[in-house]
Amino acid sequence: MFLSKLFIPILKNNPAEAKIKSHQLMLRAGMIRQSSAGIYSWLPLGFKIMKKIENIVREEQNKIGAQELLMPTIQSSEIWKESGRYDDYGEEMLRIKDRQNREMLYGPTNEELITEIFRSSVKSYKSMPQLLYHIQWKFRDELRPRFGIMRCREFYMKDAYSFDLNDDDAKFSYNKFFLSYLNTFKRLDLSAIPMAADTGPIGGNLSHEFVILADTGESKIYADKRIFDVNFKDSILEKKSLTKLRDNFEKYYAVTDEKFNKVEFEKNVPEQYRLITKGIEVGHIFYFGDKYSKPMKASVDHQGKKLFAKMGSYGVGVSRLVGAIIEAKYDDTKEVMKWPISVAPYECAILDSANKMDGHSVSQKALQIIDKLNTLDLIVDDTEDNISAKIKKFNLIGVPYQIILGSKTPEDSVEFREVGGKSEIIKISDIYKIQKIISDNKK
Ligand code: P5A
Repeated sequence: MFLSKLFIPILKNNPAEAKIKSHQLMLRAGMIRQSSAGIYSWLPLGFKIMKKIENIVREEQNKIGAQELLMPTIQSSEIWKESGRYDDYGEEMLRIKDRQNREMLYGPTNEELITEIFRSSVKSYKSMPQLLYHIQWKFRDELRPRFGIMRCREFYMKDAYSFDLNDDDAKFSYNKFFLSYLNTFKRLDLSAIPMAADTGPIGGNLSHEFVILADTGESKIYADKRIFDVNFKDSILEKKSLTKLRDNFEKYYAVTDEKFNKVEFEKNVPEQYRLITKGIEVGHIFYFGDKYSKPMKASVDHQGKKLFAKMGSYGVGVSRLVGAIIEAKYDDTKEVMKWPISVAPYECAILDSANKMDGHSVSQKALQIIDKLNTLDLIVDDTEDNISAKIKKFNLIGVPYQIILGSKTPEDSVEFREVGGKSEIIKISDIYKIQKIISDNKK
């Protein structure tokens, strides 16, 4: 927790190659490092944030009864030939040959592999439904990787798959993921709006993209502003409640570019509610029935008949979310980043004016505070920088709270500041208040 001992290689200036704020900040704060075009290493700070996001995503999947497994990154081409996607997928798929000259690939997605796993083990309708997910690296040889980890070639995705007996049950599974995504993004302090979207290479005819608004986003969106006010906190995991939830959202026009229809937009959305803007796709869900189960013969026995599983798939861009949160939370005018407390790399930074020049790197006062706030995840800037340089550095790193031990702060007090917000002087004897403020904010 002492900055001088941590591997956080901060850059003084914005790297020229970074065009958007998340890419700039991630490089400057030492969160990632490019290893080749569209492929990045995650350094400790960035990795810690991504792992926190991953955990929230995981908890919300578990809450709807989805079960975690882990499939490999490398797949055999055989199953892709069965589904018919091996040729269709094109140049985005990284194809590899092993030493036996077998055609392998680095998985861009896992519909085929999960269908293969399902068909080899599930024979009876009694084992339905099944909701399965994993969180694993994917590779897509994007034509134009850009914006750092926002559109890269190797990225970290949570992908889930549902198997049901009929369309009605399958819609129920789809709606469970719909709600779990709303809850996930809310815990990340993001307002992600579900928008009717195209299904592209995944297929099917029902699909929603979850999009957060950002000028630097790559998705163009057309929406009725009232969709931002739809309340989902009372929805429960029950068929009727979830159908109502979907209806509440779908009564407002909200589509991505490919689904846009000018006449419909103008007919359905009163002028004052029309929103045409850009956004970042952080999640995408699909329903495609038997698109994979039929050619791959994934069926179960039901009353003497073989029924092909009705399937959907559900993706969250876990690594992309790190950048998306920066795009949403970085304040350009104040030049400060504030991570939502749920994913912040540290909860509070102690910025001490004592430094090595005085012969010691951490003051007695700082040590006393560290001792008293031992339930918080603290980071202490014990470098040789002066206090204003430390504040500037931590405004960039985005730890949401700072305790500043400036030379002008009274000896028995500290300055406590919420990044980008107000600051107050707190007596050391009342220091527990800081613990309370931070833990209240976590709720
Ligand atoms: C759903 C899960 C799928 O792949 N199959 C399994 C479906 N959907 S998707 O929309 O293509 O991708 C899901 C999410 O992954 C993120 N994503 C990316 N992140 C960074 N770089 C990329 N090149 C990239 N491509 C997709 C997005 O957040 C997307 O919503």
